[in-house]
Amino acid sequence: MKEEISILLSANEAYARYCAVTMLSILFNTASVDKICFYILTPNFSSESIERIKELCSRFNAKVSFIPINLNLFNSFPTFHSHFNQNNYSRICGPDLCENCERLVYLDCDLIVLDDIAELFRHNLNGKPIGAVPHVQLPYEETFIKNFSVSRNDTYFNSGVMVINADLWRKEKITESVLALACKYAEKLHFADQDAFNAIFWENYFHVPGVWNVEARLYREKLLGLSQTKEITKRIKFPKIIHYTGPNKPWSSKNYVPKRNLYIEYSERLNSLISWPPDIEIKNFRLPSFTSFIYSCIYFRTCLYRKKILQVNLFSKN
Ligand SMILES: [Mn+2]
Repeated sequence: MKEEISILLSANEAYARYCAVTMLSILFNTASVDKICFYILTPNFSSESIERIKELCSRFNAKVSFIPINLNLFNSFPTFHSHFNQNNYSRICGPDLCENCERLVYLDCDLIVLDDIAELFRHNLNGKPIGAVPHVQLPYEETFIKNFSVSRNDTYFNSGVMVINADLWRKEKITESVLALACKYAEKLHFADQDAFNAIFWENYFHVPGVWNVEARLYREKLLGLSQTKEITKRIKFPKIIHYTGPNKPWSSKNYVPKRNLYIEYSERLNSLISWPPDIEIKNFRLPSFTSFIYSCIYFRTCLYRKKILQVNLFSKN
């Protein structure tokens, strides 16, 4: 019976519905859906949210467990960005709290899974303790390398999607190492525990194919005219997970959010399946923000174009 596909999630009550939308996207796109078992770390889910999530899982014959977590453990850790909170750190304890799981796929609750999660769950990790997707176009990497004194032989990864060898994690007491490092470097954790994970697993994590964690911002950057590498093109063409990183979330942002329609599709599906309406109405299309976005695209591209012409002139003069 070790066929189980174990999925680790972490959310507080404010994120309960977003967590359910992520879960629905998994349930909807997985062939052996009855093998899925969700483990949700939460400090404060209401009984109403718990009942709704149980009902959602029962519709697909999937299992779910709720694991209470005490956020006081992370009181001394910083949250530098408005969309972060202490609950971010909960996942550090995930493998210890899911002691019967050999392996786990950890997923953030600001993403939509579009393919069979079993494929990611069973991905070969070549003996590494975790697998994750290396970032592309992330200026922060330079700061991280300096702050944490790591080599230039690896790439900073996004910790919103991780395949975890939970057996190895517990055996090597990785929870303790991550917590100790987070304490030591508390004032440098710009991206919270993601920085701690990167420092611990630098040069020792398996590079999962990029399609398993496609940041929505990449679609905006393409429109803005940022250079497109082969890797970025591959990611945005065949995404298996769309991850709404950064402060502009598809359920609340007034700005243009690429792939918001996709999110709304699953959000509405959740409502029609188990009658769980969103707290705030999400608008598919907002004219003023869309117009200003188009304007910024044109402006940005014109600037790039002018810069290119100036460069050409400069070179031709030399
Ligand atoms: Mn995220």
